[in-house]
Amino acid sequence: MDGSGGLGRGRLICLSNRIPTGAEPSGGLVVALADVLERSGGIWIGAAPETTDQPEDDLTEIEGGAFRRLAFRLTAAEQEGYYAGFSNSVLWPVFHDRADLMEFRREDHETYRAVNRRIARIVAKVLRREDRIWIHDYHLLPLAAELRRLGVENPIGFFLHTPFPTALALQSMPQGNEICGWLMAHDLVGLQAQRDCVHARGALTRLAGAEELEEGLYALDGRRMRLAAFPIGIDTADFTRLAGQAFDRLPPGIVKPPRQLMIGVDRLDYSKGLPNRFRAFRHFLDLQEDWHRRVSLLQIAPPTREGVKAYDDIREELEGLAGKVNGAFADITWTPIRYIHRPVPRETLAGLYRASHIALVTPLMDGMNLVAKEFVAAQDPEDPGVLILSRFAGAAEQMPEALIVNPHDEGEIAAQILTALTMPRSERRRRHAALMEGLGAQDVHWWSDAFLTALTGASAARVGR
Ligand code: GDG
Repeated sequence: MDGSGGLGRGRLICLSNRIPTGAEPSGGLVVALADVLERSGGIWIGAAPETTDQPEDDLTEIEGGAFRRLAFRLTAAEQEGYYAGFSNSVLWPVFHDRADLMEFRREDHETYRAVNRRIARIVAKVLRREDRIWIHDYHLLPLAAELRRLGVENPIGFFLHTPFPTALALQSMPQGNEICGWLMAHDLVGLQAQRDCVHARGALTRLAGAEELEEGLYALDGRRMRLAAFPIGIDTADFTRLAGQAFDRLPPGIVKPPRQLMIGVDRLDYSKGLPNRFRAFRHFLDLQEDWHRRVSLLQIAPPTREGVKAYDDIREELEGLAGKVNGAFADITWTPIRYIHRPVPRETLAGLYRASHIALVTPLMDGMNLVAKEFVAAQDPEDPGVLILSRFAGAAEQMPEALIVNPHDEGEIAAQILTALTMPRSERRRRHAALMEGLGAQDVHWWSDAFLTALTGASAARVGR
């Protein structure tokens, strides 16, 4: 890798549902792409946080920051149908193997298509011939197909942050196979993990009848598309530095030795496996009376997608469970579960990871899971904590030195909590060093470089350059 991100002559045009605003904590993705965007004079285009009364096809410049940011605005009805509706009540549950939570409404599907058509029109207006386009995530799946319809022949890449469903799961949503056609409009499709590539192969060949010309190169209706795994990373070096500083600034008394701290950090989402995590901890406490008062779970679960029913339900379920566990076990000096339903500043989070002896990362399904990576990067290499990681997180493919668990098996999680609590320091150091090697080599800069280099290669092959 030459570190140039396969920098061609053109600008990089990044598209995501939400435009990154200065107010948000600096995420790894934005940091990784900021560099290429800045050097190529590129632009990030996304939806403004506030809605508008009348549909408008203008882009508003967002001032400040190292690279250009242009926002389009959606009406409240568009936001409801495209974002809360089709994106988060159909695509998200289906892609996370929860078709039972799908709420399909034909109008939402139409709004989703129409919004993507509108974004395509808006984007086409600012495009130059040499630009490369990088589209992010499931909100914008049909965007490339709409751009192609407008005659755009620029290189277009797509990265899916969620898992890719099996052909079978895809068929649980009406018109599920149209997604294959949308994928084919790109030069390059990046997925998180090998398992996702296997699922995509099944869907593309069996549902859509695409031909696989060589591994990961698909052909359908005169178009060719390359598909591969690009597991997203974090800004490892930066996170390690942040955790070291933040740990020193934590308020005193967060961890009182010999009490051990387990941490969980997840958007409050049904895919993150929070109820099974709480039940597994209760199971552990049932079995291990010796550990009462010596271990507690700090769960940070900021709200997301409020107003979508499945999210209101999971919140209620979790609050009930936390209350029950604490009711059954707490005493005047010990609360087994501290549950925080608010966002915590990034620095504090980094410090808390470092103060924790165990991270419980137990999603039922997850594209990658960056919390697993952040926890490892935050540890003191001399005395590191232990990561308990679900086999259904994309991260499990890259992190075999974690304690890998089946999140549905509460007995197994309980047993691994005990293993982690009693793991000798030499073994913790060995596992941590191996995990850090991977996190150093495949950080978020590696990821964006690898994707953009592959995009340049894939589009050059298409136009025969
Ligand atoms: C999607 C995919 C994929 C969480 N709570 C707070 C907070 N966070 C930060 C974490 C981490 C990020 O949010 C969450 O990232 P994850 O990867 O764990 O999960 P999703 O949000 O579901 O992300 C996922 C990811 O996209 C990237 O491709 O890995 O599979 O679902 O960085 O630290 N940050 C702050 N306060 C909080 O309370 N500041």
